[in-house]
Formats: sequence, structure tokens, C-alpha cells
Amino acid sequence: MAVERTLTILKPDCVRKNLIGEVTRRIQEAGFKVVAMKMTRLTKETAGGFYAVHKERPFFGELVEFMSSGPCVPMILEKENAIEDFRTLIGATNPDEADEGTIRADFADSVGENMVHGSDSVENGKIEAAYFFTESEVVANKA
Ligand code: RTP
Ligand code: MG
Repeated sequence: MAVERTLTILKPDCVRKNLIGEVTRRIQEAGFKVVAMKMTRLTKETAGGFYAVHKERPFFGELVEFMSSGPCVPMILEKENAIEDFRTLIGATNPDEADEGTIRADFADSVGENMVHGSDSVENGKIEAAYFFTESEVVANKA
């Protein structure tokens, strides 16, 4: 299986609940290497740009409000089959539909405030990683 990278964001609800450590621990325990990480706060413009694919959807305004409501923690993660395996680890978008033991099932309050983002393809992962990180901010992690 190919080594892939995925872009995650620990969303503002994750930061507000003081779960950065717990969620990162689960991610690392599942075999993902953190190759880039920062804390930042999105503006409405940068949040809207990141989720531009959803701009015609009825929830777009709420999504932009929420994603810009406080600091978040984007990370680039590396692992074999990272895209699919990360989405399995976090669970379905709606935490009520997420499998038991997934990050969203365990910690998310609602479909809107669902703790973590995960890229949905290798190609989008590359675009999303470049949205947050310059090349010099990405560190190869061979440990
Ligand atoms: P993400 O992009 O954040 O990893 O989430 P996802 O792929 O599981 O879901 P997606 O369809 O891409 O939706 C992006 C985010 O928009 C919010 N959302 N709200 N109120 C709603 O019905 C609704 N639907 C989606 C969620 O925060 C979702 O993660
Ligand atoms: Mg998505």
C-alpha cells in the first residue's frame, strides 16, 4: 500500500474542549506520523476558502462561522493508506452515525461541530496541506 499524506484540522470545538492532546494521541497510536502542525485561527475568508467546495450548501454559513470561532490545529499526517484510514479513525460526518470508538462518536456534539477534518482524496490532501503549510514547515518524520 502506498504511503500517503492527509491534512487534518483539530477544529475549534476540539481546542475548546482541551482535547488537542487526547485526539493527537489517538491519531499517533493509530500509526499516523505528524509531519507538520501549527495552531492558527481562521478568518471567515480563510475558512470559506478552505471549504469553498461547499459554498452553495445550506450549512455553509454555519460552517464558516464555526471554523472561524476560535483557534484550530491543522496537521499533515503520513501513513500507508492515510486518506481512507484517517476517515475510518474519525468516523462519519454526523457523530450519531459514526462507529463506536471513533473520534467523532466519542467527542463530537453535532454534525456541525464534529471535532476533526480529514481530506477526502490524495489530491485534495495536497491542496489542503499547501493551504496551511509552506514547504519549509513540513518536516520528514522517520522516527
Ligand atoms: P470534513 O470535510 O470537515 O472532514 O467533513 P466531512 O468530509 O466528513 O463532511 P463534508 O461533507 O465535507 O462537510 C464538511 C463539514 O461541513 C459541516 N457540515 N454541516 N449541518 C450540516 O448538515 C452539515 N453537513 C456538513 C461539518 O462540519 C462537516 O464536517
Ligand atoms: Mg469533507
